[in-house]
Amino acid sequence: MSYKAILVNVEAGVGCVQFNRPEALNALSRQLMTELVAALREFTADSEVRCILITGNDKAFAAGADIKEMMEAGAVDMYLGGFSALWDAVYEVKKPLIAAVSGYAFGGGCELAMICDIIVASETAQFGQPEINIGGIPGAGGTQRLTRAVGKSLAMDMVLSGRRITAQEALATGLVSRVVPVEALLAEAMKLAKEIAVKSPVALQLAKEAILESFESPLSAGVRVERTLSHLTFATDDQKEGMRAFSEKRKPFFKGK
Ligand code: CO8
Repeated sequence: MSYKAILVNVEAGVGCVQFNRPEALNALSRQLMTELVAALREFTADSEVRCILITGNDKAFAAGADIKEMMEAGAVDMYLGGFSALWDAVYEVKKPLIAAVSGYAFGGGCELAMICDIIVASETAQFGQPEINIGGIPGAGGTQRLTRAVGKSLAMDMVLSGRRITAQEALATGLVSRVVPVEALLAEAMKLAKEIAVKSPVALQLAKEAILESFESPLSAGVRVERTLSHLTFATDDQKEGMRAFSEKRKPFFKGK
């Protein structure tokens, strides 16, 4: 499939999507989100792709949903229009998703990064939910995921005042997992993605599922889900290969079965 609002490529088991609307600071238009979801579905179907990297450019990961596109929309247009389903579709991706964020990650941009499993930020990254400045509130999970990531007080501060936080603040609060110099962002995020891509794909998906369960369930139920998924790895060839390789002092080769 050919894309206009994103650039797509696959390298060493990593499917990469780069937003390509620099003139609008990568505002997440309906077309961009539709293309993103299509690319993610292609990566899902491609067994060569074991980890997915989503990025923008140095200036902007994404400055939000496209305000100009939404400004005349009514509530019913938003409710029935299917835009929210595109965000849900990103959350439904079972392969690991890494967001490599430089520059602005605002509104829907911050929300999209938070849907990803890991956020790697450059020193210039800024995160914010500035919808309050335009008379709105987050609508793609921001009030929920930001609160879970950084806690109530900072989430309230950001959502109610429109305050932006820096990459270092995002690191200190656990919103991102690493901060690297801007010129190293893609290389570092790719290095992490490639490290993940050589693991057992089935174990990766089970681990992701178990961690995401922690946001949905009380502790005891989450631990039960984890136990079931952990036991399930014992049914895979990859787990046998991993344990054998350890005892034979060699590197494992995982086939995804
Ligand atoms: N939508 C559309 N266009 C945008 C957006 C956006 N979110 N952000 C920037 N642009 C455009 C600007 O209009 C401008 O275009 P033009 O040159 O044609 O005027 C171009 O990008 C460059 O922007 P600026 O000149 O403003 O660049 P600055 O460096 O001066 O400022 C900022 C950068 C601070 C990021 C500024 O552009 C800004 O405040 N942008 C809007 C940020 C924002 O409010 N984001 C939240 C949007 S709402 C949202 O995301 C809700 C998601 C909920 C989805 C619900 C359905 C699931």
